[in-house]
Amino acid sequence: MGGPSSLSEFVRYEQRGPIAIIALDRPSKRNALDTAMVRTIGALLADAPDDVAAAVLTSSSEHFSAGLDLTELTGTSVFDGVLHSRGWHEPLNQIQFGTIPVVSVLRGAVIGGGLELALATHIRVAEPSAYYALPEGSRGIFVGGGASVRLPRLIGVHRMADMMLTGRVLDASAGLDLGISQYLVGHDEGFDKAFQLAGRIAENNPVTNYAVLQALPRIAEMGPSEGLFVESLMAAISQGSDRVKELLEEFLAGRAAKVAAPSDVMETS
Ligand code: 1HE
Repeated sequence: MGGPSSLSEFVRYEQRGPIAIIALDRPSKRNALDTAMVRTIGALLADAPDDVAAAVLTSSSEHFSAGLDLTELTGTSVFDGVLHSRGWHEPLNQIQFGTIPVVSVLRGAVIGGGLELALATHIRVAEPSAYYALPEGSRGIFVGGGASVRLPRLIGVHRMADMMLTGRVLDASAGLDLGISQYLVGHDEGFDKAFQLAGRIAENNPVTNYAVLQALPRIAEMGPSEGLFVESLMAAISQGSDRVKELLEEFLAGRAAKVAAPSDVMETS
């Protein structure tokens, strides 16, 4: 595997058609994330070739990630700590507010900074082995990779407080119920499901994907009046693209796929 950036030897990149595949590949340390790995993931997505329309973020081994590489925390000054945390925020924002929708595959440990990385992706597919924890509390530190912003919006402040104060570990089923993952699939089925979803996403009109990544999370943080106004602007911008006219003509001519009712299988996976 090669790719547009090879900043970290522990991150693999390949492209299959319009889909970029980024794999965490540091099995001996359970994919503990050093700053170079996190930066590499952000850079791979920010600098992806123009024909990349979606991405899958996965792991080459049984764990997604054991979180921050704790060897990076030893002997740093307070100011170094600020810069270190900000060094995570930037690439994670590159992921969340980039132009490429990212589907992550969660298995085994999804811990601390590993969970923070997962939370910056747009769709999370979990396997039954996935478990979620914030051992920062046990290590005497606080989260630094965006969890205090992203996780309460998914599961609520009180549940995140429980994870940090008591070391509570959530299993894959609880993660699905709480919205940490949107999908829960069978053992070893995560990559195929994620790749399938990424393929579906890659077929969308690019302006829709852009609006979902850029406008939707911002609108969700606005007051209702402001949000509705920005929604109207985004709706008008999206309707103006040539691709929309083609898609509507295809539907009205009976050539486009109809919305299918969910089967029992699709509802849970
Ligand atoms: C590590 C790390 C790490 C493993 N940094 N080296 N994250 C944590 O506090 C989680 C710490 N890790 C664990 O609890 C366990 O390693 C696991 C449950 C993930 C896996 O257990 P296991 O038995 O399969 O592996 P292991 O034997 O514990 O670990 C294998 C090696 O990986 C071992 O090194 P070795 O040289 O002795 O072989 C471990 O030391 C090493 N390793 N996890 C460094 N995290 C932006 S701020 C985010 C703040 C945080 O993420 S805090 C949470 C950190």
